[in-house]
Amino acid sequence: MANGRFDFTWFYVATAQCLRDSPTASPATGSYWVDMAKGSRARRSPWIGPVLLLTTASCGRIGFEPFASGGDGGTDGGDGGGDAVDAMACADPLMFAPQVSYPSGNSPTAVAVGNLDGTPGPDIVSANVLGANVVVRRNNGDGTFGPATGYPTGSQPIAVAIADVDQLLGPDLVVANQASDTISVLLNLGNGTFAPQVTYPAGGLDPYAVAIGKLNADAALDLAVVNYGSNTVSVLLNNGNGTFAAAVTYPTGMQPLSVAISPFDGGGSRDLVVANYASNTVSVLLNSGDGTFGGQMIYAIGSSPWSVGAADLDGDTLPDVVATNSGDATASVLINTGAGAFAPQVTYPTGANPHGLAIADLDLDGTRDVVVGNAAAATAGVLLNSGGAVFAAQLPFATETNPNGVAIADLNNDVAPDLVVANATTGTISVLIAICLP
Ligand SMILES: [Ca+2]
Ligand SMILES: [Ca+2]
Ligand SMILES: [Ca+2]
Ligand SMILES: [Ca+2]
Repeated sequence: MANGRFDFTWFYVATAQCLRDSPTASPATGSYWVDMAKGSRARRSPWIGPVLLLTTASCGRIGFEPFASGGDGGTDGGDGGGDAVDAMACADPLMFAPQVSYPSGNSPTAVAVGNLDGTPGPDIVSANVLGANVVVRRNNGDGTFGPATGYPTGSQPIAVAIADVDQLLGPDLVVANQASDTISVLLNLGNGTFAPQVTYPAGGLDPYAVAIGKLNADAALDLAVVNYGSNTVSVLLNNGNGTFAAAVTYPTGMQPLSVAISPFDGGGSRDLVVANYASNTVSVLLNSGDGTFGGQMIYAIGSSPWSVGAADLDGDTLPDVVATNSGDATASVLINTGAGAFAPQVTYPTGANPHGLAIADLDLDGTRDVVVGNAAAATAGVLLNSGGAVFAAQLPFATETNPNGVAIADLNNDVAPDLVVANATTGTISVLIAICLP
């Protein structure tokens, strides 16, 4: 079987073990997909695209079922026409390979993804709330991950974010320690390993989430932290070298659980949005331009909001807001109407108990989509943006037990964004690779 253009309607589903075996792609580069449920057919797909082969034999049958063959598979698929196909074609409806999970410490509740070691492929870090550590797994370059390395944090680390806060040696880790009321900063030593934590008072009780972004005029990245026990958001400005000034706090709603940073009013400075668990609201705080913030503007959302994110969803360049409502199994979308004001929420059903949230163009159609971690449903729920910030019905994909944090990144370097989920109860991270072809 050679690379070529294939018309096919069926493909095979890989087993988790097969993916875990990390087969090596045949000489051509790009995306790949492996079967190997030994002939079990999966879902109908209308893709047209070239097929790449894998050289591994251990997975058994390899390749896509060509449409023309009528169906019983084999490794000789396709007409071998070899027509060039420039655009990435993803499964329609969007699909991910079955999850591959990796142990990731005691009760990972949050996960972040970034290229920590400079080698191909983003790496993964989880915050392990009962483990008092973060665990890093580095990408082997193909969407599989190497050994776990743990780094101590404060007590009950419940959130983690990745960014280069000292502008040296690659992306660093920032952790919110709920029980210590601190923020830990772990600086990258340049190879994806990290110096021992440096801690800062969070500025309030029970810091539950942290976001990183430029909040004042200098180039260094600053921190925003929500304090669940104090009903505040803290801003910690970067001193310019990856150390942080004392927290300055601003009132939020009741029991803020999540925070995101985005330039909501179209100005040059970045603003804050906070999800208030006990108030069933989001608070928007506009930046005065110097890293100080005005009073909150409050918008009603669903029940017991857990996570909030910001990105332009309707294509007008103004960032919009998405939140997960853990109490009523919905996601709220609030469209920015300009000047940092928002239209009333539109809600979309999710699975039970949606917690984590991430935003990216998952199906590569130019619109930003949403993935949520449905904690009580053991699924990652994908809501595809049909355009104009109208979302299609959730597509659920199986995870392990109690998925909380979710993140999106292209893990296997095929352009198509993949999913990472932190499964708090099973103590694992799940990797779900998008099924797309170059
Ligand atoms: Ca750094
Ligand atoms: Ca918008
Ligand atoms: Ca999209
Ligand atoms: Ca990918």
